[in-house]
Amino acid sequence: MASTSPATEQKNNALTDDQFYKDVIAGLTSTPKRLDSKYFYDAHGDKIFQELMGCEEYYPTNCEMEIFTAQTAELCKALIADGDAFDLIELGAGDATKSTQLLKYLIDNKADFKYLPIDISENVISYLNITLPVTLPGIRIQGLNGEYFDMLKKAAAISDKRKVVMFLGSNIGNMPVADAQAFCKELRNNLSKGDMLLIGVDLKKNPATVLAAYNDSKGITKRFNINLLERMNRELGADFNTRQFDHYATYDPETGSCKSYLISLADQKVKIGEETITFLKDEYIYMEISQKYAVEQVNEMAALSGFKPLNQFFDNKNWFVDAVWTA
Ligand code: AVJ
Repeated sequence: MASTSPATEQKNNALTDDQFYKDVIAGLTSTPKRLDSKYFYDAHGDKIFQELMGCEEYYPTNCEMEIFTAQTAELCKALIADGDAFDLIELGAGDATKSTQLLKYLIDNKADFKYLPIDISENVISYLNITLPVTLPGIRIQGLNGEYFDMLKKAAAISDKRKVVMFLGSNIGNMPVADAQAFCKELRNNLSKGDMLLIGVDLKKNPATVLAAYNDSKGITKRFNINLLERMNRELGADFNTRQFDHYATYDPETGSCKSYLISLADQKVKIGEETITFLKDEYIYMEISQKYAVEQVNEMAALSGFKPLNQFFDNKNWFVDAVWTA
């Protein structure tokens, strides 16, 4: 190798030490190629997801929002049965629009709790830490930026109360069924008897409705996926030509699995750091799974992971369920 200045060397080491870089290279050098959808959520991705939540075809947010606005009191009653002190931990809080319904109700009813939102997006956590004390005066909030279980352990160190964990928006859908099962089990192992989980799960429904949500006519989902390539260009100095990729979504009504891919439109090479990745024309990158469940499967998942299902809240169309499980 030609002589490298110390500055460049340092920069390269910083890059190859970076978890995002490592995961991207591992994913794009495997067969078939894949990327982890948790990397969708940088500041740009957060903004595109906001747009998506406001779009006609993307129904899950509206369904869950309906549950949270129309059944706020019932939800809160299910979670704070005996009126004791507790802490509210939210996994993947995002903009917390849905949870704000609950938080407002709890504060108005003088509940004694701290709110500990966890999110992979740094952008989201600094936003919540700044805005929630303004929109919800009196709230005690401490946002935690990082991976779910790392931050759950931090939350456990902050909280000495009964825990109520919220995992909304069908975030659980971003794992294949077996992984979701293992995740719930690990979550149960991180909780104590009497702790609770409020989990939002998107249900199986007309396949055309599901597919349209992940293949919207304005191409917002496409931009959401393409943003991950742009993020690699921004943060890893990659040279993706994003016009050479198209978005492809599928939904299988038998398994309930909805998957997103990016398709290479040409034979092409892309540089990422020291690596060159070769794409064949029509080759796919597997980007994301958004698993849909039947209600019976949701109960089964509770039982298999050591939770007891307590309660279920549905929207008008029965497209989405918020289930309350107890540890
Ligand atoms: C934030 C994981 C719930 O899978 O429905 C939306 C993300 N991806 N459209 C989902 C997403 C494509 C979303 N979750």
